[in-house]
Amino acid sequence: MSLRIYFCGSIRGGRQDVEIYSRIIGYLRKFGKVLTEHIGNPMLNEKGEDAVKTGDKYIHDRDLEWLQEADVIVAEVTQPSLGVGYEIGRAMAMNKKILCLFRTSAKHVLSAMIRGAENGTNFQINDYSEEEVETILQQYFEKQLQA
Ligand code: 6K6
Repeated sequence: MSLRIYFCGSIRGGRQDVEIYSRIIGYLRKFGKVLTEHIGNPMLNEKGEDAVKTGDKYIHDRDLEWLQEADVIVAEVTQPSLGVGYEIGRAMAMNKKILCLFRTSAKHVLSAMIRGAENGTNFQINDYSEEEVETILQQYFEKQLQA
């Protein structure tokens, strides 16, 4: 059975990194089913037009169901986002395997509550530059598939 992967990336926190989310989602498809492909969709903007149709409660509850179903969480955490931080906290409470990706070239400094949560087992943070991301994912998922 293929892995179910929950990808997290900023939406209302700002869509500056949507192109890189889309590339990461493309790489993730090689390793399993990505439950949250819409995060890489450039048509999904931070204004929340989609949310008006379905409602925030619907989005929240559906995303938590997907999070519960997921085998692995991959979060691009460079652009700060309340929603991504919340998803990571909820996923930790569910004891999920979590990989956070942070671009060191960006002007942001990663929150201590994310950086400080790294535990050497199921919660891992990888600082990366864009050229490295495919190799990082390859190595991470090879390990997961062996485990
Ligand atoms: C579109 C634009 C604004 O809101 C929407 C509606 N869509 C959402 N659809 C699915 N997941 C969402 C939506 N809004 C937030 N999320 C979840 O929170 C995603 O799984 C993201 O990883 C995370 C982004 O949180 P914010 O705080 O940056 O929006």
